[in-house]
Amino acid sequence: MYQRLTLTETAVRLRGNEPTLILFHRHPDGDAIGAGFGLKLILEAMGCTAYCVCEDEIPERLRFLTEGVQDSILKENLPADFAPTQIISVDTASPAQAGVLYPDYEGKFDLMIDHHAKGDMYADGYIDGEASSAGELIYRLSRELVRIGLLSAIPEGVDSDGIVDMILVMAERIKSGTGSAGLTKDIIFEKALYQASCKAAIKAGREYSKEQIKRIVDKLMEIPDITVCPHGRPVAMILDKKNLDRQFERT
Ligand SMILES: [Mn+2]
Repeated sequence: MYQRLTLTETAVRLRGNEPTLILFHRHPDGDAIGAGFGLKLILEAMGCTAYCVCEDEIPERLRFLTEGVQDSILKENLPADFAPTQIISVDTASPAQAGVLYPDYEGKFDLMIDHHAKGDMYADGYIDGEASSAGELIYRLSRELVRIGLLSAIPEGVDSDGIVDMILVMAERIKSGTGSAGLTKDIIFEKALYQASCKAAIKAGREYSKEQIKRIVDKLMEIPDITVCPHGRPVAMILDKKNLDRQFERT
């Protein structure tokens, strides 16, 4: 007998860092695709490689949901070396809805997430017939993952102590603009980002882990044009031979 799971039980069952397949019903609609792709992005943020799959291809009118994320959801178009160890279905109430793909994954589903109260369960699942859509369930799941700390809403490498200041500064900047009527919305926003980024930046005198330092240096080396911080203070300098010679009093 398959089990009905609570939101929290579902969230803790999701495994990060695993190749994961997300299946949704044939003739996919906006909810199936939106929920499936939403879950894909969440799992990717948890370190998974994740692909959506469906018996039928993404309809042309729904391409705007998937553009730049995954071009095709047909099984034969998934990367040849993709071997999922975690299989989740969304918006798929029964084996019949999964269609021709069902036998390929029968008995291997880790989880089903669905908003149809009357279905034919083929895995343990988070099922809520009161929800408006599968998309709503994925949204709830994302909030729950953040709440219990399995999904970080803070970009990697950002100093979490500075987040509140960062958001306040940004809000303040956007509210007040920067005084000149000639500035466009985009520029005001960019300047707000500059200001805010300082608040969560690495600070002199604090201790950081080797991994954190390495990550920042690696990132910096990827963009060698950056030699100053947004305020104009140098963050990198060239140490040429002449300069070194002077340091060692050889000139
Ligand atoms: Mn649907």
